[in-house]
Amino acid sequence: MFDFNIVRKASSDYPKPADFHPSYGTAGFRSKATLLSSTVFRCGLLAASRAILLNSHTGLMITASHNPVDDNGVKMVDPNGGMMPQSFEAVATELANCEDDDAVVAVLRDRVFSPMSSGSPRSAAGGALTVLIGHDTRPSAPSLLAAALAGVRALAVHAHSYGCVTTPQLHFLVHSANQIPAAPLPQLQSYFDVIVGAFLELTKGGELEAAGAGSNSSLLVVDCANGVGAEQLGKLVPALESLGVEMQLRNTGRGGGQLNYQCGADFVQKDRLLPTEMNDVPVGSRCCSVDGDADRLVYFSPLKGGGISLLDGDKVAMLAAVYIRDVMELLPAELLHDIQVCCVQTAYANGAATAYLQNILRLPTVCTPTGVKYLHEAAHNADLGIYFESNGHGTVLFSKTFVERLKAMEDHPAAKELLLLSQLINQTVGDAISGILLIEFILRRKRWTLQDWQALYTDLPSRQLKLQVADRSSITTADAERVCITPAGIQDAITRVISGFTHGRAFVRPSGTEDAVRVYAEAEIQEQADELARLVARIVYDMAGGVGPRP
Ligand code: NG1
Ligand code: ZN
Repeated sequence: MFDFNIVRKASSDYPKPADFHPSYGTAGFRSKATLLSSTVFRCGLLAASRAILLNSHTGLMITASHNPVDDNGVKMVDPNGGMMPQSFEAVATELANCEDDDAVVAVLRDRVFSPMSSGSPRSAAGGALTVLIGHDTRPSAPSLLAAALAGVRALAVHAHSYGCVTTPQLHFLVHSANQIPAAPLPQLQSYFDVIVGAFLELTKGGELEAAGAGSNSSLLVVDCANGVGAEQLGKLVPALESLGVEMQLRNTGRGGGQLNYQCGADFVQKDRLLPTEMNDVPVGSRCCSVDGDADRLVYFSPLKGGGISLLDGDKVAMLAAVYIRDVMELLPAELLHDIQVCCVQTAYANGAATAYLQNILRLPTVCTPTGVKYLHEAAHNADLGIYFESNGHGTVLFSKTFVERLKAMEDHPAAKELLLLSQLINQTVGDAISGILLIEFILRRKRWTLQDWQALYTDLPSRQLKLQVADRSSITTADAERVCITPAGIQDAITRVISGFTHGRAFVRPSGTEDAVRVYAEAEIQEQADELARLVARIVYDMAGGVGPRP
């Protein structure tokens, strides 16, 4: 049983900086690393509290993903390996904002424990409950890890650090730790056993290897963003070799390169540029980029004369959707009875991708607000939910019902194949490692080059901009962020501008991770998309109190 006096005392080692007001946003807490010790300590308390209240292991991931190296952040992982429920975010924010140790204890006692436990928190089941912790490669990781450990231990819950692991690995481990009560905690190796094991099973036999010859280069160049992906991706080399794929890792952090600086999935997707240290990669090569914590993945190919041909999260979703449709067509009709397939996107999905989904694949689609927690939830409502943000974060979720049906018909080759896919694809969150294996498998299976994949549909030219305004919360949206509600009159102004562009589409929304308003525009040709984005940014600047030079 724990003692709130111990919590109060431990908390005094991690005072909150004055004027620091963190908020649990789209991706947990994020800020300059130097400000975060109290926040991470308190997340340790919260993760331990949830472990006690739910009588399960929980998780904490210390990372700021694709943000600059001086930032850091922390995300909570629930016992099922998913993200902490949104209903808990307000309490997390309240706890992180407590001005002193008494307030920390009061929030914990009155807001965290009382409402969920009717006054008496359960004890930590023999002390076996554990908070599983992972972190990325940031230099601030060790001190923030110490804060997290102190927070967890203040509630007499065990803490286990997996060290430098990817965000999806930590989610996977938390999920598997809760599968068998009282079993020892899973080793990191179990992640590779499941995911690579399924990949090897799917690709076994010489047929796939032969399919690659001539149709696709054996070389795959991976930009690791100088992040945690480098070490973990290295472990895939033998598996990919068995498929005839030679994986070369770049921006591994070992050459002194900076995390996410001119490299990584976010840089490649937003700036459409070749990552640093990759100028020697031959034109047309198959390349991909992961982000700093390896939960995002985009593919690309260097073009003649510079630039890249990008295959973003939308293209990954379409590749998965096409392949899954092919396999499902082979399944017996009774297995598919009442099975709902759905593809989830956000407003950032390219208009051409949405049109391809609806008109060619004829799959039901859903649009949610930005942030994987929304997409994940929507995908969960289907039996087979495909969700990817354009930035490359996403996965494919299989419902329990569907998996059970597939298991019952495992003798059918297509059922077996889908079952293996449900193991190859991380079911807890988007995962760049699992994504690379999935894409390499599908390309080989379909005998497609990157060019074949790219040709599924042609992206409408688009442009993303961001600008600062006095108070970004003055901008509010509706209809999955596609319509701006305030400031009054802003949507009319945006709609008027859009009407002057062929295939024009644009929207604005406040970022959940940065102090900025994001503008997205697409149109028939690139110059028009650029111009539309600029005009919309100007409207935001004028109507929402822009800061700095007018766009
Ligand atoms: P914000 O800053 O709210 O736009 C960004 C990404 C999201 C999501 C989160 C979390 C874009 C336009 N937005 O959110 O998709 O990935 O970061 O990492 O890419
Ligand atoms: Zn990330």
